[in-house]
Amino acid sequence: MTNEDKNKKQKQLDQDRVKDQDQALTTNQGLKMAEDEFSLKAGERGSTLLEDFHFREKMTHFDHERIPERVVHARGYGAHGEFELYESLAPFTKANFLTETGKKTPVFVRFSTVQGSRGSFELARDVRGFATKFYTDEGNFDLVGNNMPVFFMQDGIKFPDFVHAVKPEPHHEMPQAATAHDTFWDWIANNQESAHMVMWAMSDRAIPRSYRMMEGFGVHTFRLVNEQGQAFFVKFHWKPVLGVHSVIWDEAQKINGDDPDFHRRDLYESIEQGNHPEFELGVQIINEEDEFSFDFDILDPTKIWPEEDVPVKIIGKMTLNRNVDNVFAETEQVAFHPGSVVPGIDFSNDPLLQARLFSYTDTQLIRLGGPNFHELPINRPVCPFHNNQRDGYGRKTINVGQVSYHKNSLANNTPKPVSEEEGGFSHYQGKVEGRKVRARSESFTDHFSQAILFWNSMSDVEKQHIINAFSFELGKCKEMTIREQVLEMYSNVSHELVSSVAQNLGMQAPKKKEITYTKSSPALSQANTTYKTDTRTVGVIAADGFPEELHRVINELKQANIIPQIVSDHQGRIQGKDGSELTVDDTFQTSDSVLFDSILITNKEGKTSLFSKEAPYFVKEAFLHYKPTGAIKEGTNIIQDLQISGESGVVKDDSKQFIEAIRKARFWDRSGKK
Ligand code: HDE
Repeated sequence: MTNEDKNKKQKQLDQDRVKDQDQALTTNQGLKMAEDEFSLKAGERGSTLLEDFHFREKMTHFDHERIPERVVHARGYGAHGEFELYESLAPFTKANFLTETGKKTPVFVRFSTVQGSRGSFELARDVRGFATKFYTDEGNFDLVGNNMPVFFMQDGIKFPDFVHAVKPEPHHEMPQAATAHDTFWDWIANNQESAHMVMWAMSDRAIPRSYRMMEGFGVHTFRLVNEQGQAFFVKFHWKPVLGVHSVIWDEAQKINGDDPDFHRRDLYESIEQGNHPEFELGVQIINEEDEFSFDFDILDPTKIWPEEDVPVKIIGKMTLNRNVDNVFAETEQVAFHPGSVVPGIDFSNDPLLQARLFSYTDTQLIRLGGPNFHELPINRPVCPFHNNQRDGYGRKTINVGQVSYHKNSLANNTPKPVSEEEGGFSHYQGKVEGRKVRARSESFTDHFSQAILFWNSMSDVEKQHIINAFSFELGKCKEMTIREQVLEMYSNVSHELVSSVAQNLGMQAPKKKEITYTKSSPALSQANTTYKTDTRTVGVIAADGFPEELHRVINELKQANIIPQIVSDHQGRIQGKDGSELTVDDTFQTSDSVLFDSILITNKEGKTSLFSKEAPYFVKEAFLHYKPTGAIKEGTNIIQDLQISGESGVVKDDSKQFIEAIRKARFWDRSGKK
């Protein structure tokens, strides 16, 4: 059964794959064409004839190639994989992909940035979308989450306002994919429920090193419902096996120029190389009777459930193991919806979630051009689907038979609803009460405690990065009043934060407020994440005459699953002193140190200065970004010349220590900027 499910999706996708190579060129009607280079003309120099159906078909199709990009999350990249359950959640849910230990469920994941357009750069300071479609044999379950566990607002009715504020300003359409402008911060200062989320957005979480190194969060409180009909509140988490890692802002800005596709390239290449990204699925569960036991409302999407209070139970692992064949057909046309649930998973009353339950179908109607988007190969469930819905743009199913209504007698009243026992979904009968109001619940009014919790949980380096981010962002705001309002707002979070930012902006810090909230949550700090060497990259600076030793070091790096890339002053091959050769991956013209996690310097044997004038800058920049910097043989002279010898994470002629430095990733105690 398990393999059957897995194979079903695969087969379905295989059926829809078309390989055009080695085939005769035809029109869309299957007519083989004898000519595809010249349109039909009246005479060799004559005008083109209306009769040329081939030209008109080809051009019309081309003219219609673009579909509206997503209003948000336009820039994204996806991959296929599978989810395997380690531990049954049967006491809490009847969803069979979460109860049958060892069961494998096919998945498709799309990662994205939020604010930029489809062609924007990927290292924007931004939230990342982390949307997963589980093709379960009870129907599709979409976990449409982000890499941050909270959101900017509590009620979805504000979403259009927020998105208008964050997008490029309408009068001049600037800036692209950036929050560093007046309207974003104006919205923040005037909608202070955003205080907690903005702390995340100004933190290192907003500039991930890789999609493979981000956490994912379902954000909302959902419900799990077990066989007995008992319900539990739940939050979903993805934990990356490689740990949570980020780049620093200076790198992010440079990467955006050097390689605007940095994140998709990283994902694509990792999968091609067999380094399959892995994420463990975790759940936090709260019993219904404990709904009011916390100092925040568990339905408020601007609040986390601190992991130290409600532990994350790891129940399975997702492995992304296959790149798409066609980005448009799969990644662009995939349609997620938080309302796609299976029996055993249900919604809470979180007002943000409730709004999303409306928005996603609506958006697919305009984006994918009609109501039949569920028939696109990437969106089709692996289980059969039957109902009386008919027709519409782009209908693919050829429904057979006379009857397309319910109830009927002509088809024995089929297709017919089935009972819960037979797998029918029925909504959890959550209790609702109260008057119809447009209001914020009193329990949703504490906007600052968890922003403080986040700040208190950060390491000194992370705090400094947040101060830098606020200083950059507000420094780009033209209206002084906006800067003032934001500083005033964040004086409710930390005086250290606002006074440092105010100093950078040359402004007066707001008056110090008494802050009584003192809790912290170590799980929030990236300083406490997992550190591994796997798939970390090394820019190996090497040229003709490189020492024999380099081969040994490269092998050791590869054994630790580190990826060395040879950077030299020319492409092609370089020859070592012993006559052996290495293929050059990049030159100083085609790459920069920001594209690597660490740097290893070698040199021509017997030479004391580096062979290229760009190389010292390359090394110095990596050093200033706190990256592991290694040198072997004559390369160690360069370390001496650049006056970085003896600094932490600078390793001479010791590959084991260098590999250990790569595992640590950054050396924040170096002198220089952060
Ligand atoms: Fe979305 N969101 N969103 N969102 N969202 C969309 O749907 C919306 C929210 C998220 O890779 C849109 O298909 C509203 C929270 C992801 O295809 C749209 C509200 C979270 C993706 C939409 C939210 C998300 C989207 C645009 C406030 C994290 C990309 C295109 C009530 C839990 C999915 C589309 C993909 C995409 C609406 C808030 C995550 C317009 C109204 C909170 C990962 O329908």
